[in-house]
Amino acid sequence: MKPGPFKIGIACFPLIGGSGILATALGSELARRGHEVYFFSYAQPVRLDLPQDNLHFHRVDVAHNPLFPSPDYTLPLAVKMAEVARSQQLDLFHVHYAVPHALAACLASQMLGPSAPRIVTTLHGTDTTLLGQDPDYRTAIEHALVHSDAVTAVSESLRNQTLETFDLKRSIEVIPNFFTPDKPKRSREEVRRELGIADEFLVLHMSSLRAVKRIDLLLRTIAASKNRERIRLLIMAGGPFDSYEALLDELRLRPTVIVRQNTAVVDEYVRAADAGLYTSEYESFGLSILETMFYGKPVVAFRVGGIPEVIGDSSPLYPFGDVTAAAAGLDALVESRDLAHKLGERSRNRAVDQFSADRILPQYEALYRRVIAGDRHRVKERLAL
Ligand code: GMT
Repeated sequence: MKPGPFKIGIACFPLIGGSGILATALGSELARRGHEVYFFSYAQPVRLDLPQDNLHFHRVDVAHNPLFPSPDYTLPLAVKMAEVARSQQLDLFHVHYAVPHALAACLASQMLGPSAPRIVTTLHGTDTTLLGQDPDYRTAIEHALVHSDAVTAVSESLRNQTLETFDLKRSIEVIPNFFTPDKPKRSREEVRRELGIADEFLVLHMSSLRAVKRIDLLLRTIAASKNRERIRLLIMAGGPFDSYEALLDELRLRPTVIVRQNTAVVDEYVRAADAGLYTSEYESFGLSILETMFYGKPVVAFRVGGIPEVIGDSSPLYPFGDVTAAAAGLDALVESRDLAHKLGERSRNRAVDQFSADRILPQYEALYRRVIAGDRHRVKERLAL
């Protein structure tokens, strides 16, 4: 049995978004632990610092062939993965999302034949919650999951939902996300000065602003707060804010809200904040929530998806959509800095204890060892198709 270190190909999305951030952090930690890691994506992942020992990045060109009705990424990705796997003798593909990454890995594996790397697929949410409900995608996702050598989900909640959604007849292992705080370059005071904050209570929200994040409820929670005059809301936006401008005016929140677009390094802003506010209608995990907790900040959020598994009992959670209850929870923090501090410390302790790299990385390494040592039954099945 090969004991490691291993040669691992990681396929992920490169943009600001939890799955790409997690995959990048995972690859960097694996490289630090002596594994050789090869990233595949259509752009360099935003948090991937290169050059780094044992880390390689392979850019995949999206094909804009006039023969096709739309650009194609999956086939060029599969070809690049197969080429690199062959030339570098990769042991394993670890792909983040079934569509398109696990499907490209399956195809690469068929191109390579018996020497193909094993496939580990990590589910982050939309394969199950969105695409899994779409008849145009469902069978392809099921195929990729059945033909992976291992499938992981980032929370129990996502695992259960996936098993209910697809006919898999296979196990899914839960390996939660992790986070490693950076050393912020600027002090908390410098960042607050930049934001024009004196002693106001700074509430932080970080997300892609996709519809599932329910930015309407985010703004309504702030508007419902008894302390709205003492609060500033900082939105670290990974997507356009334009569609919420009208609501900002309707709720008269323009002086309260600061929007920062596409900032890759968020650590110093998290440290400058006093609490996090997350109003998603669903999160498979909530990596931004975990980042907020790592910096010792209390979190106000709704009890949905995998969020309770992340927050545990470190901060109270509220029924989805209950803006009045969430605003009251926020008010309690604004009115008692002691309470905010106590819940913040509890959040940090839980984050460090449950979701540090030292706790999660060995779980991935153990899975890789098991999958690489296992029989090639699934590879044979893939080849037989
Ligand atoms: O939710 C997003 O906008 C981004 C998305 C992604 O693909 O990066 O996040 C998903 O994966 C993260 C990493 O595992 C999870 O922390 C997020 O909860 C999950 N988003 C949803 O489930 C809505």
